[in-house]
Amino acid sequence: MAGQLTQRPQAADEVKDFRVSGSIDQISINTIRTLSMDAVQKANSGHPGTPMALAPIAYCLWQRFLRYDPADPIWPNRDRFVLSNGHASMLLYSLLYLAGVKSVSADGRILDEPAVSLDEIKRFRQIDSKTPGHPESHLTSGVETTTGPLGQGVGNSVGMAIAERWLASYFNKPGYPLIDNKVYAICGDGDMMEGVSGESASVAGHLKLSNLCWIYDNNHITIEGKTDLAFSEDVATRFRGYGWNVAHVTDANDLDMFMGALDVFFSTNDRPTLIIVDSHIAFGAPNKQDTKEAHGEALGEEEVRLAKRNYGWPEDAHFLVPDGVRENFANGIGRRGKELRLDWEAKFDHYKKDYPALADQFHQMQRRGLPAGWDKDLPTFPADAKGLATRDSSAKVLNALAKNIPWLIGGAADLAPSTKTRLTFDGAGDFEAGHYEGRNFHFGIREHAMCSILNGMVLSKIRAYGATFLIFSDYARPPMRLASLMEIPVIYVFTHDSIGLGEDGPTHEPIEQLIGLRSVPGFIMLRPADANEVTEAWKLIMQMTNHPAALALTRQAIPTFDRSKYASAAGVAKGAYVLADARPAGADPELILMGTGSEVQLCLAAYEQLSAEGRRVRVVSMPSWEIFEQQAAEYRESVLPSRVTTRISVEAGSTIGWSRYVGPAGKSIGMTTFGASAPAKDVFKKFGFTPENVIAVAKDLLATTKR
Ligand SMILES: Cc1ncc(C[n+]2csc(CCOP(=O)(O)OP(=O)(O)O)c2C)c(N)n1
Ligand SMILES: [Mg+2]
Repeated sequence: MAGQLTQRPQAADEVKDFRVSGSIDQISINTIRTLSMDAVQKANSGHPGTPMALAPIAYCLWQRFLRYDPADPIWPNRDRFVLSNGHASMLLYSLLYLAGVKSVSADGRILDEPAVSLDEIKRFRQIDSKTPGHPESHLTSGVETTTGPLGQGVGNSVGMAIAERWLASYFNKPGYPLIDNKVYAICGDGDMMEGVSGESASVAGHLKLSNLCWIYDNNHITIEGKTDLAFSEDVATRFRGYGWNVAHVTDANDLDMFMGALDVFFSTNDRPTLIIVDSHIAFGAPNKQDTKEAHGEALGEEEVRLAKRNYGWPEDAHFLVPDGVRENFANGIGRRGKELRLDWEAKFDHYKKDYPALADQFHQMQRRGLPAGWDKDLPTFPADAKGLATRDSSAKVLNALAKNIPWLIGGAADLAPSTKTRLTFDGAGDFEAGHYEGRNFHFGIREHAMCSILNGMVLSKIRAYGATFLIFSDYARPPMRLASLMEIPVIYVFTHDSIGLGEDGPTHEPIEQLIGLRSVPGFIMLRPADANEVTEAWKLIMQMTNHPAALALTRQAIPTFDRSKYASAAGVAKGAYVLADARPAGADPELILMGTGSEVQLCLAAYEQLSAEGRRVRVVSMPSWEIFEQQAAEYRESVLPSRVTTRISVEAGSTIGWSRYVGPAGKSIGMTTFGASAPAKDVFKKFGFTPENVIAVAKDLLATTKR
């Protein structure tokens, strides 16, 4: 279709008869370019150059190939499109708008409104718009993942490709290819430079994820200037080394060449594909093309006009969407996507009849639900003074849960024997190239990629967990933070959670990690105090649908409390609870000892002795600050009554933050330095984590308070 196209009037101030000529493909591409330029110009902020350069590639992919129905952007078998260079967000917003992608409500209903309207494009980067500076998946339907921190999108895409493989292995049946989608990620020089892309690409190559295609915008420009300032490696050779297919498109405007490269992707079944696309940032802008200025600044009114002139576009038109462009998308991606989706739904109806139980599970997964009986046979642990490490009780609980929940899958960054996260029951198997049904993942020593991959898996509705030592959560913080921003329930199992790991010493001993993770908005940190709290913590985590959660677990054995003597571990569900109260029953406490994890036993030991000496002491186990904060004020007051100001916290981590609970009159026993390398009991002693010290601090504080 070619010819003269006119714009329908959008608003009173835009009633002009703009004429645009060329093929409808070219007009559509230039619409993406000019919408992006105009939005950035209007906001006077943003990144115009890359959408201008990549418009042909993205258009071609969406219009001709993407198996995606704009009318149902959560169709489970849709191809995934990830914009890893999230600063080019206007590229994605333009596509979402032009393709007519629908909005989806928080509870998963398709709404009769666009994910991104033209008005929202005009409100690019403004408060409460659907078009924030970088794409945010929890805000804007059709945005598959939140990108902007470079390297994350490509990392997530590996998780999405893994999810596709696992789901296909689990759900597909002869005659029912329920899941066979592909995953595309567009990325830039920044993504390529970030280590996480290398880690993730290494995983993807190892796993032979042939459903995965990265499209690398090789424009030789980043913020500081030409990439040769800092980047001279041979990316193609590097990726071949990872076990990828590499195709090269020497001109981003040559769609035949690009389609040839996609053919290579489609016809390869034993490795992922990298398509390197040579492009010119701000293509068509006479003074800004190929410059660093085009990366992150508005072009300027005059340059916008000149670029439009180059495109054969009316120079005075703003946010021009010529007649026929949206229809063109509707006839391309829209029609193809709808047919594919309807065909899939018809097949799924039959599948439901042939495999009702599986179909049921499929639905549950999509809603982030749990199968009936998900919490059956969870272990309870008898009182035991010697007890066991919480990593060991966690292993038992995780295995029981995973037996009941088929899509609870995950692994460790080469530390499964230490984190005790291996699923050991019959049939659990290993997820490996060609064995995509396995449930034990081997992420290798790649914590950053592991957590970025977990995000992709969870976005594809798998309940995925990843494990390492708490100290190495530092290596994975960016995707953990994004999991929280995206409101997705990723699970992290972090063991060796304190100086209690002992001999490995201060390089391995977490100090600031607990408070660091607690400070991530929406992130749930749980540090259970004994085996039964571990069971309760896992139960709580499994029921989360929109918060990531991490368990901090001990390496060393800790007692299993006698719950006939102390309160039930069910209190974990409230984040903090009274574990032992002042004697005699009903007495008003004069001192509150509070702690988490392995230090709660110290609080209890001190409690026993102080109580025997006639002190009225309460012990509060506080596995999760965040969950406690979600409770009603009355409950919080009942646990930590404001009249009781003599309070001590005991936690083998940074003391920062505890003042919130101990108050100005309280004291915190914790860490203010790095730890030490020695047997755990000696390290604990050195830093004051003994019942004797807790008692001494308590007596001192009680005496001071009295005075
Ligand atoms: C992890 C991370 N570090 C730094 C940045 C800041 N930043 C945004 S874009 C960019 C340059 C990206 O260059 P490139 O990927 O080549 O994008 P292009 O300008 O070619 O679109 C940088 C450093 C970021 N977004 N994420
Ligand atoms: Mg670049």
